[in-house]
Amino acid sequence: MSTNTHPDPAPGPAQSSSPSRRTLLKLGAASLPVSFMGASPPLQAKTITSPATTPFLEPLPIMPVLPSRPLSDAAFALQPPSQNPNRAINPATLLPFEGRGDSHQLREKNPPQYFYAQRFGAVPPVSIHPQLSKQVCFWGANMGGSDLRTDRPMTPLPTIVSRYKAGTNTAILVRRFNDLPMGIPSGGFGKNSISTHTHNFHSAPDSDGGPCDPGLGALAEDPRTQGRFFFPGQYYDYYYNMKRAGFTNAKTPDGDVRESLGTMWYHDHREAHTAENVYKGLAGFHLVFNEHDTGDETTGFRLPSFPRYDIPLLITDLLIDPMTGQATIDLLDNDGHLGDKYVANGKVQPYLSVARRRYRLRCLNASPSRYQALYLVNPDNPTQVIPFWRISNDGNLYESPLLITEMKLAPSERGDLILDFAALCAPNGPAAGATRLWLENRLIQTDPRNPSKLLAPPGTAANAIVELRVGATAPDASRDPAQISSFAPITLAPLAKPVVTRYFKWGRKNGAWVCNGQPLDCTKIRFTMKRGRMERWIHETGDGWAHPVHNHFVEGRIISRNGLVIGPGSQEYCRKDVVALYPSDKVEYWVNAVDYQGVYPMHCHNVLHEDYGMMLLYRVNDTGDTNPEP
Ligand SMILES: [Cu+2]
Repeated sequence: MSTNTHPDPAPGPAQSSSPSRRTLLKLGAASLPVSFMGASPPLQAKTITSPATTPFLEPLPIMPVLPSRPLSDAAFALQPPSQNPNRAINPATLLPFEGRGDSHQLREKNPPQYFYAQRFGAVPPVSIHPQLSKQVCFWGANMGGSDLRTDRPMTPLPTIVSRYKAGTNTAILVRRFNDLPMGIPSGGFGKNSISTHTHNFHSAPDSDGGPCDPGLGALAEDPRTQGRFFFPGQYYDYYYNMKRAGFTNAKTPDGDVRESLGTMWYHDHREAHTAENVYKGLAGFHLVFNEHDTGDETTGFRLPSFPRYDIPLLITDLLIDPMTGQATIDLLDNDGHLGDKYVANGKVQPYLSVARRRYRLRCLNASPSRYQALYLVNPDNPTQVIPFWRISNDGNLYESPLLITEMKLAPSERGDLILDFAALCAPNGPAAGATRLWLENRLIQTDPRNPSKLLAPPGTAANAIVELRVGATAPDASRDPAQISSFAPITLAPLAKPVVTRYFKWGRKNGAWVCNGQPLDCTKIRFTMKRGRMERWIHETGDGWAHPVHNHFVEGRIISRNGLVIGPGSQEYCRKDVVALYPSDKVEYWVNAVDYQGVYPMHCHNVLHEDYGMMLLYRVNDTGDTNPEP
């Protein structure tokens, strides 16, 4: 393995021994040679190559949907969920039962109706490809059962499905137990105190799964005082009210339908250790349906039915150490991490058998540092240019479907596609004659700091993420995206004029990644948004690196990119929770926060950059400030 296994200088109770890069960063040691830190030098991950594998040997796994449970279930019976955190001391661990430090904000308006549990633990040795060793380094979560031997942790994590329903309380609560192993983590990477972020759900800070909170003694990694992480032996109740943003407006108690979210994902967000924990497997989908995007192709917008024809696709890239056969990551390389094996839903380059009809494919770039330019390619005739429909960007539907030939996804970005295999492969279709199609990332990237501007030729097997094998015709009640002229009432709201302008320069200083010259400080709130007041944020970065900037809690709108107005027809003309900055980009983004108050992070989603300081905390309240360069 290529990671530093030097024990934590001052391990707290219930800590794993993975190095605390928070400490290294504080000491300014991130840029020191490894030998100065008493560890054996890591392998040069950039110079190793994973063992060769034959693509498309196994089917694409589909993650199971997490079941809800009655409150009489063993997960809840002895410690019923409560609005205030359960900080009573568990005599078995001498720690508070619950890791949460904050009361669930506004829970009294919509008490939780559906209860879910999941237990995080080590994934039993698992095959990701028949020609590779079984992987022993992964962590995951189970389906909520109390016995990990019969209900085993898996990665990707089970899919969570919840619903908005106007006039009805559909609030949910997810109790997450930490049953992760103690001691030196498998493979030498992974931090076993965790925080689970539901990527851009409209959550209060108590359930956002943020990396740290200045009000909670975040600098002490002590489970007796820490209120954002949960440690082995603890649980954490995450509450999601299933109301769209705007629900505190008396006129819209269900929120604003235009704020409907769809394709979300949840992943670990442990401060200074997010990269290793997500690489270790702590990521999965959280899908939200509503009265219009129903999950049933006979109702509402009539998008392909979930789960049979609506496929979540979690795409990442792994590097396999040929000496050990295990996934490896060099955590001391703060440029980022590039794998050379595409992994879709936990398998290296699988295939998916599809019928000749429409499918919804929810693509998520869950890679640490790799950017994507996704194409649909007929490997048996790669000169064919194959258009396909894109209906969403991040968690948000477009105003209407867009016909595209390339979808760019930076780390953490999402895009839902509608692929009509009957039309594509018809005798007069753009992929006429195709019996298989590849979803291919053609973007060339050899530097973990940023992708090149070059595309690989279509039909390169190593760049295929999944092979779609087109079979027989099947009934299809879904609607042709060409016939969908609008996703109204889910539309873009008129933009209020921004009152505050702030500048964010994402760059590098003294070996750390910084915003406006400063790395993350968990004791410092860098600016305050006033609820209900539109802000203009100018994101900039230098040449030589790219940063997908993600702010928690609220989506904004990209107004312009390098001076060019983003308008109808652009794949970025949408609400967004990630602003992908490519080298030397300057992007104007407008954003407005409503409902909850408290502290949230904004950070780069190249997770190595994030772990090495490229994050800041901001507050939302009713006062706000106008600090132009926080
Ligand atoms: Cu970055």
